[in-house]
Amino acid sequence: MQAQLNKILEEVKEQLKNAETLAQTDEIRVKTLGKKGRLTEILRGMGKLPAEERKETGQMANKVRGAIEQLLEEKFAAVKAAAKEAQFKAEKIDVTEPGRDTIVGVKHPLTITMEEISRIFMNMGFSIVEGPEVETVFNNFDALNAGPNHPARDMTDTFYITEDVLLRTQTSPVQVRTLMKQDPPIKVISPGRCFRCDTPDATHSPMFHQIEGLLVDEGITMADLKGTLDSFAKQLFGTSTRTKFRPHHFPFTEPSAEMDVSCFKCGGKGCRVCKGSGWIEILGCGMVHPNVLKVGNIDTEKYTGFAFGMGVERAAMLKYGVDDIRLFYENDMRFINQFK
Ligand code: 2NM
Repeated sequence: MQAQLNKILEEVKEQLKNAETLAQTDEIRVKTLGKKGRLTEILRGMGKLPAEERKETGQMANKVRGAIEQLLEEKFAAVKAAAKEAQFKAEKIDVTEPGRDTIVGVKHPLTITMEEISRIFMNMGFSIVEGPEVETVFNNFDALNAGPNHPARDMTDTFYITEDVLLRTQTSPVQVRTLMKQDPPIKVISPGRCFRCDTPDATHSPMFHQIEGLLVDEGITMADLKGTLDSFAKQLFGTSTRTKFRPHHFPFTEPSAEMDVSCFKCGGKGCRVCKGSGWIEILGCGMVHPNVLKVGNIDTEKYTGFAFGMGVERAAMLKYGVDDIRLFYENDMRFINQFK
């Protein structure tokens, strides 16, 4: 019996050496000291021993139990300490490690260009007006003197939502809204998104940006238009920039013109940017057609006005030497980050 007790003690010692977790340690405790544990069974069987053996064996059994309890307690403490140690190691923070870089966003090149153009006109006293991208056919075409059969109205050029509602093809409907709301003098620009049914290629996108301008007051002439837009061109492309106006046609202006600027790259000698001509087309303009002014109930005997419109993408492509409009919409940071 005593040999058995010693054997149990030695075996428990051996088992505890190999135990690594709380669960493993507890399993040893249950198998030894639990209700059906080996030592418990022996202690229970003590009653059957002859009296002279009982005392000595009893003392020894109690000693063995005490020793095992002590060993278990030590093992539990050691396992817990090891677990804490492992946790500390895993959660350790290296305070000397350099911080991670925060990525700071930059303005999109179209935003930069739109803000620069807007700033020039704001400095000349123009206010910024905005309007909805979903517009009425009336504001987008009828009010702008586009006849019922004007080609721009075509389903293949315009995104119609219903028969009377569309995605604006230019920002002029914003100016129509201004004409109907406000009396002269009117001096506004309207930057914003426009939409046309175009297949994307290097120079076309079904979504693009425009800035249009409108000035209506007493005694406004073509000279005011030319002076304003020439000053704008010099501020955007440099003071040595020259401008020229070529006759054109728009339904909403009469007379109409396109403005070219002398090439800011070669100064007019002819290069790749201006395709050898020395001139770059930059915007459309003209004197507001009386039919358009009448939409705003404006006295066309008393008031005249000029208007102009330009593509922001085209201006940005020229300014930054970008050769494909689609680069503006891919949001590839390698592209965007170049315009900081
Ligand atoms: C252009 C060219 C010429 C224009 C006209 C108007 C309005 F509403 F006042 F009649 N807004 N913008 C205009 C004139 C736009 O874009 C190439």
